[in-house]
Amino acid sequence: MNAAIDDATRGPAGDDLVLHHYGSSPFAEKARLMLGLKGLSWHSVTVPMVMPKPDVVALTGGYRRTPFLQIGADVYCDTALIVEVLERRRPSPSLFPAAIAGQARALAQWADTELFWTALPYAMQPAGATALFAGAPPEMLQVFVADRKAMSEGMPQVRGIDAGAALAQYLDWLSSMLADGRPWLLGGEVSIADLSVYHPLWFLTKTGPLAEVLTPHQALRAWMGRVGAIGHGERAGKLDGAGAIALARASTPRPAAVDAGLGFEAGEPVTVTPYDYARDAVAGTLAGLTTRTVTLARDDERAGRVHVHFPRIRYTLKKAG
Ligand SMILES: N[C@@H](CCC(=O)N[C@@H](CS)C(=O)NCC(=O)O)C(=O)O
Repeated sequence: MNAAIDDATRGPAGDDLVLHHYGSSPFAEKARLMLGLKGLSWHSVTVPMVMPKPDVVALTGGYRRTPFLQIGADVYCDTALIVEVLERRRPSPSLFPAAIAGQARALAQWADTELFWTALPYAMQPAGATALFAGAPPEMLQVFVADRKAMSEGMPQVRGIDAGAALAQYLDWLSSMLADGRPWLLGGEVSIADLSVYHPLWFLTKTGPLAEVLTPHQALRAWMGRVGAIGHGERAGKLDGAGAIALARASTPRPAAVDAGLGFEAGEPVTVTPYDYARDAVAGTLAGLTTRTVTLARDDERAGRVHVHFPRIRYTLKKAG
């Protein structure tokens, strides 16, 4: 067993789930809850909150956002894709119950974009930032702010006061969904919408006095208790970045295929870039393409051949050069 794998009992095998994340990341909390809902066991790699992230980049080719999921030499970026991978691995309980699947996807996308990018500037106002970084070395907050400023260059800069005004309305909207006493946002069944709406609100709970914005919303807070109680599944062990890279190197990526009629050929050099922020292009050769996902093959000096997978929504796919 590789020495870098610090799980004394069992390091991950090529088919095991390895989540790369950090504790305070809202999107990582969404992913941990997905694993929890499905009762899955997973290995944990803690990644840095800010750049540089050399071990992350060795696996992803430059995608720096958190979290991502590794299965051997396959790397799945974005929680919108991770949920599909987990759904395939353990279909039941589903995060997309048939009767509400479309609504659940649409509400989840709103929460992962608009709600998240409203909660964040609200939370990062001085009182919130002080609470979020309490106990951290004083320079950490400055490093974090500089990193996120560079990462979100080109995005609209929402002021705290405007974010607060929007957030108050969004919390009203969400509360009204629960007003008939239903346990979950879309009715009697939990769905991806619950997890996506939860993670920005979970982040707000860590903002000291600013968390009071949630106080009037009793039904929403009770719902948050139900979502939080889903838990994180079973953490089978911990790995460090070097151990995760060694696992990729020892594994073979799963076969992928390029569907006809989508404008691209297997094997051609391409880049994939998020639309909105952290717009670092990942370069590779096209290994897989469907209307829903895109897969790049990359040869990394440390990780060997890896397949890096992205959702097709909110990512630009371009022929290289
Ligand atoms: N659409 C992505 C968004 C992920 C995201 O924005 N994550 C934040 C952390 S919650 C991030 O990457 N921050 C920068 C970083 O961790 O380096 C997803 O669903 O996974």
